[in-house]
Amino acid sequence: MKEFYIENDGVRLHAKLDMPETAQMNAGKCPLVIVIHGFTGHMEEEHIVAAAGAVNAVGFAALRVEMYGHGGSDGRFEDHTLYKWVTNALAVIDYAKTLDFVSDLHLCGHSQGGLLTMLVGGMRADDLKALIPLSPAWMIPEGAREGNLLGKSFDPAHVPAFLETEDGLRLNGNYVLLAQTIHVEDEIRRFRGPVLIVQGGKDEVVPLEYAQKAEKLYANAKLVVVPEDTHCFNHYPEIMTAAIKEFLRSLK
Ligand code: FER
Repeated sequence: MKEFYIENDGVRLHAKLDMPETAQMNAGKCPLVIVIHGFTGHMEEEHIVAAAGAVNAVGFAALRVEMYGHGGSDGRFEDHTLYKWVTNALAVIDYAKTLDFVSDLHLCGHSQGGLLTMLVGGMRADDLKALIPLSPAWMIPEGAREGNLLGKSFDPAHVPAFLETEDGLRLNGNYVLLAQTIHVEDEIRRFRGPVLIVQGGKDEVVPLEYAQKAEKLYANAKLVVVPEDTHCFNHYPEIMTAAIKEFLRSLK
């Protein structure tokens, strides 16, 4: 494992690169999957480590990176926005493209990181061969436009300076204003390659309908529903990881 920072306009993004034990080397190269956590998440969460482990198990390299305001990366949580995360992810892709060993590049993210995967997948369709959105939080932009996020109601035409929850989460109103401008369908349509979506049938955070809608809208997507699992795959992580392994093997 190699631990380091990737620079993005002076912001340091904390990263860990895990190479597979037996790399699927082809003329000295192997595929790489970038793996990104969700809102309030980080790269050591069990489901993120499990997803990266599945990537390594099929001979691909896994690059876990923490986005602005999360984990060991720069920035305060309350100042993060989806635009900052998109800019971060674009910088991570630029970095990954400089690595000599990388053949194909793939992007995987959980929840807000899954939403990010769908957005950046559309923008960087030429650089990314496949996408793996896990429990993608597509409802965030819609919640921002409707005035309902983090279980809080607000006037979407007059967004407050901060959203604050009972459990002490504090988020800048700019997060909401920027999320209101995001239209996920546009980026879904721009990505024509293979997509694997995995979500628990009992996800308590993201309604399953969004994953079903995404599967239909993508040109080439497969949705694996883990019927008895929740948002972070706490109960049947092996079903989520088996789906990732089967999907990545099928890309060869
Ligand atoms: C919300 C529900 C879920 C929200 C964010 C999330 C900002 C993100 C969840 C995750 O990434 O796990 O209302 O508002």
